[in-house]
Amino acid sequence: MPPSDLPTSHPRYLSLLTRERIVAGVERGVTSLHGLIAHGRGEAFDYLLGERTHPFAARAISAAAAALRAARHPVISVNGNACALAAPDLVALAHATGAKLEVNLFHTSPARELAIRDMLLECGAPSVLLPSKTHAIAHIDHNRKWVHPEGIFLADVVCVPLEDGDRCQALVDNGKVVITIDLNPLSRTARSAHITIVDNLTRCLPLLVAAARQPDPTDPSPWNNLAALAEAEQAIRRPLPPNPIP
Ligand code: PTJ
Repeated sequence: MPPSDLPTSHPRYLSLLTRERIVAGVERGVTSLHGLIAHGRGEAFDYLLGERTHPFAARAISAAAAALRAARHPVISVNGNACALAAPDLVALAHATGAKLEVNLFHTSPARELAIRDMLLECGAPSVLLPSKTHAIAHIDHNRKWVHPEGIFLADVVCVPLEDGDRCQALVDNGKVVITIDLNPLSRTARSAHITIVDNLTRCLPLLVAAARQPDPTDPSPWNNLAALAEAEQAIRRPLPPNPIP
């Protein structure tokens, strides 16, 4: 169903619109087919979280904004799902924080790297870094070890939305401060990052951009990530409301 056919009155309009974005990402060569599965998993967790930004996520957003603004060399790592769902907001976050945008994929594809770069450039990114075979991070064997020498290789703070657990841990082991956005508070990524925003990428990125634009972002440090994840897990395990989520 093309987006124009989606009735705005449909109770799940936003969810359907978001699906359209991810499907369009596949059609444009930005998102992998596996990305559709990852999206479905995210939808399930979002449903259990009541499809809203909880206070633990709002606090994580503040911590992430402060960390990005305080960074000497912040980088936002972009994959096929993040690009399809939120390219304009990723570019806005880069502008608000001075972060570089760097493409890094789980499912290796030079063609998708270029398609993602083009989409970010269309959305106003001044430049987009691609992985280079000259520089690698340690502690990971996969193709994702390759990074740009002026991007993730140098970065002190890396924001990696919807990341795979191995790479998240490798970034931590390379001494980077790692911020992730992941609807699953039990994932290895959520648990190995320093700051995990348990919220939908599409909902929390505008809030993160707004927080990063503050002259002096509020820093709720010392940040206790495991405590925030425990709150998120509690929110998922609470008794379900009597009526379905609209
Ligand atoms: O483009 P590529 O090749 O780099 O591949 C990207 C995906 C996302 C397919 C790849 O990294 C992957 O397979 O990721 P995982 O291991 O499935 O992890 C994705 C995580 O993101 C899961 O924990 C999902 O619950 C979560 N997630 C999915 N959609 C969203 C989300 N979290 C926040 N917002 C979402 N919209």
